[in-house]
Amino acid sequence: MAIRDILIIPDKRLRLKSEPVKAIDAEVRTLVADMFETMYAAPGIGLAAIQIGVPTRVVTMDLAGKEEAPQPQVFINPEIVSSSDEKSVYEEGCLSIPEYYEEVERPEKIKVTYLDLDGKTHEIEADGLLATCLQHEIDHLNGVLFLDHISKLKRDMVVKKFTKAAKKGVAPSLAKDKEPSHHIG
Ligand code: GNR
Ligand code: NI
Repeated sequence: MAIRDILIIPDKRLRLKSEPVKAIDAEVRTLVADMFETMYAAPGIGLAAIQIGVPTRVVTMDLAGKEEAPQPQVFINPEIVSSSDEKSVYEEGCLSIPEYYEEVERPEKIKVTYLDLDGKTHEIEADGLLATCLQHEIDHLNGVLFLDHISKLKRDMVVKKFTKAAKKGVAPSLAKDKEPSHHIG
């Protein structure tokens, strides 16, 4: 097992469409183990394989609270088969966009099919945090980021800061109060 590097925007690989898993073999099991190790270390509640540079349709998740026993979940080739007309808003973050959080509106309930590590097909109905997180992760498999669901003004600001920081090789500063003020004082 290994902790792998998480890709950060504007890394172009985050825009790839990931390929379905064809066979659940040793390579896929190693990928899943590394994804859990990387996700727990980050820490994050979900991870798509492309976030560690592997363009394969695999998602790991653990929505257990801090005081609860771990609840690791794996979704292979997940597909949204239906979505409610009702929407809900949730403040999202992403390990590929560190320290940026914004409200995102998505369908409140979804039905998802996926394979588990034994290759067994499941169909679940998800709501709440599970629905939000599954939509966020399935977006990653399609090269979509939560930034794509917010206003262009906010998206452009965030992409600009991360692009500048990547060029300088430093961490981006997103906090408004970190900008020097020329008008006050
Ligand atoms: O750790 C994560 N938290 C989170 C919070 C709200 C909505 C979605 C997420 S997923 C994110 C980890 C991540 O980037 N997964 O792709
Ligand atoms: Ni993410």
